Amino acid sequence: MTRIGFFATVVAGLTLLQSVSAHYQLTYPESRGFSEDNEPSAPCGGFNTVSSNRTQFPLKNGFVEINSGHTSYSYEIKLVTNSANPSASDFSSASSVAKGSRNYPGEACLPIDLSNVSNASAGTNATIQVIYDGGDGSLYQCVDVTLAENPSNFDSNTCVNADGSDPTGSSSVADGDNSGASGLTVASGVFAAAIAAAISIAA
Ligand SMILES: *[C@@H]1O[C@H](CO)[C@@H](O)[C@H](O)[C@H]1NC(C)=O
Ligand SMILES: *[C@@H]1O[C@H](CO)[C@@H](O)[C@H](O)[C@H]1NC(C)=O
Ligand SMILES: *[C@@H]1O[C@H](CO)[C@@H](O)[C@H](O)[C@H]1NC(C)=O
Ligand SMILES: *[C@@H]1O[C@H](CO)[C@@H](O)[C@H](O)[C@H]1NC(C)=O
Ligand SMILES: [Cu+2]
Repeated sequence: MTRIGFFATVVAGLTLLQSVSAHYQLTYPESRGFSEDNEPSAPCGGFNTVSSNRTQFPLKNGFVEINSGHTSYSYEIKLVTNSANPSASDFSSASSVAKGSRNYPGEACLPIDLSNVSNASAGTNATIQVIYDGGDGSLYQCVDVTLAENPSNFDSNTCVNADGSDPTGSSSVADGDNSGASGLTVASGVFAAAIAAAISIAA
């Protein structure tokens, strides 16, 4: 391998490491906002003002889609229904509507079924709080919604799991611990092998 090839490999590796440090992003529905540095700030990752335009969110078979930088994490999802612009204490006293954990990085569909949640009915304004822990502390994202029976503009096609598991097969609270080889683990292995090869050639 040439010296340039070696450095290209190192740069590719550093890019990969950086993506691993990226915590997680809520990719659907649109969150209040994302700032990696502020994501540890409760209740909404540094975004304390309610969105002026809310997403229509289904009472049944809802979900949020996230993109996880951590390979393994747990999560909890809370719903605040009793405030137009909820405060930190509204979030801390809100009830949990979904919980689970995953053992693969990348896209994950976290199901939320509000069918039996008190105060959740069509036309209710609410805020969904996603609390995620990938091992470096709790990380927060929020989505402001209006609950609806069956909103036509809610895009169910965005519900996918990077490990290929069927998102509709997982239930809301006892959500699956999925195991198996992850893409990132494989990529890290390839990267380690490439670095090892580059070093042995350069030496
Ligand atoms: C709200 O409106 C702004 C401005 O049109 C847009 O950029 C943003 O994506 C919208 N947010 C949601 C949650 O629809
Ligand atoms: C829900 O929120 C929207 C936009 O934030 C607002 O216009 C509407 O009046 C609210 N509805 C209720 C029932 O409070
Ligand atoms: C339901 O709404 C009432 C009235 O706003 C509020 O006092 C109560 O705390 C809410 N319950 C839940 C579980 O959010
Ligand atoms: C809601 O309650 C009904 C009746 O108790 C039950 O059959 C159903 O499974 C519950 N749905 C969820 C999502 O918990
Ligand atoms: Cu992190």
